[in-house]
Amino acid sequence: MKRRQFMSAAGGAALFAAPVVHGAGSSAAQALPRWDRTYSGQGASAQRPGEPDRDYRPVITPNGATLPFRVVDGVKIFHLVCEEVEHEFTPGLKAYCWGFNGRVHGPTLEAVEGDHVRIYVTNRLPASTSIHWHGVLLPAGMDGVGGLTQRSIQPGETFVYEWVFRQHGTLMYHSHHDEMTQMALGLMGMMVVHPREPDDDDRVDHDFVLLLSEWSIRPGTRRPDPNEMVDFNVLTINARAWPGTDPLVVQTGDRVRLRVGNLSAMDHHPFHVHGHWFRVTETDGGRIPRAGQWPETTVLVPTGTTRTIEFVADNPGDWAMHCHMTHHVMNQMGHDAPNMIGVDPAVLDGRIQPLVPGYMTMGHDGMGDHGRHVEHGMPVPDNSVPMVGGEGPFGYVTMGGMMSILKVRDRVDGDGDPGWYDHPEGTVAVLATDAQLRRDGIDVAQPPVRDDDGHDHHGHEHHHDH
Ligand SMILES: [Cu+2]
Repeated sequence: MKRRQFMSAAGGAALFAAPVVHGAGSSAAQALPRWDRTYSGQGASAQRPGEPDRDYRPVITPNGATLPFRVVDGVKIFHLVCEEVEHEFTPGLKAYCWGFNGRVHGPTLEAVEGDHVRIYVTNRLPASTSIHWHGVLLPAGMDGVGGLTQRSIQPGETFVYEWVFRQHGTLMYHSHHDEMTQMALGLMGMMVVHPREPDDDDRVDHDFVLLLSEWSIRPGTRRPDPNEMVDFNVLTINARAWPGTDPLVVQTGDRVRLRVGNLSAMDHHPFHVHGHWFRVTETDGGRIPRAGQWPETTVLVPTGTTRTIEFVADNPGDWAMHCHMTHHVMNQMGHDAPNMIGVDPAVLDGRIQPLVPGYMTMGHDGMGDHGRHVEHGMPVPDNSVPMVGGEGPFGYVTMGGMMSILKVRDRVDGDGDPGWYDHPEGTVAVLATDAQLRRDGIDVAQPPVRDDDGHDHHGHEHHHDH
């Protein structure tokens, strides 16, 4: 092993072995185990700048963008501009947020292991800021923690950050100055570093980037509330809430990678994909060795982490993919509504309508119809969206928020939304016919396993051993 590689390896492992390094000096560094999987040997020596389509297949950020770069003397130059942006979360809901380069969230920063990068950050916000590169192994002074590793970037100033990527993986960037305010307003983005020499087994056909975040936007207001701690009412993927999220369109048999990051203020998101099993292949701490990649249908993405999942899209259809926290697949309005489940609306309407003309009790059957009521003219505050929902191929889809759709098709033509799935005959759940019920011995009045008296409703005695 060359000396330079030794030094680089020691740098990569120092996080885990700091006491050894401090106690025994440089000779101990040579004994450090090289088990940091993100590190593959180039160390801090720059390589030829990686080029899209030659060195990597570019990622796709649905509803987002990738930050362009130029190369100057072998260095990749990026420029991020922090600024206020009027952002649309879903049709009908806009707010003044803080983002980068006219976008919320910022564009995805994409590079290759061994790339020498130089990132200019211009602050066009009314407040000072500082940008942290989450998960990047870099010199401490480039870490972007306001006051700790640099002075904050004042309004109007441009700072420059610079390092060589000695890792690959799925990383993030975000404000690290007055985080509570600045991240609540959206100042964050994703960062993908491709391996310099990818393993053929790890190649995919589609490489998607999804950043989960949460917002508090009171109906009728136009500014996310950074002081919220509990009641986040706009839950987003790439800063869009369903039905505002673009579908992910892939072809049957394609290998798909989803790089899911979470920079929510206060919540972790169990991210669920329907119709498929996937393997968890990466965290923001690096690639998981193949033997350790476990199968899942839901992956918990704690805040401040990334989780990368991979699967073969072998099941055609329209598949929901969403956070499994039920309040995170809702939109604004009604998290603080009174519990009306089971209330007889006729009685209540009759008593209240003389006092409030046009009053209509909501929520006695749950919230499934709320969105449709709004779309059909029920008044709501200006700049607000129904609590749930959007129109689907079979009626109203009673979800919102942190939800998107994976569209798997046998043939994909072009880049656009292919529309709703055309199900093969006989593969859609339908109303049961009387003939089916009779054939299979189903008596809807007498369901099985419904006893609390030791008898089922077919009159047979249960045999309990006591
Ligand atoms: Cu969630």
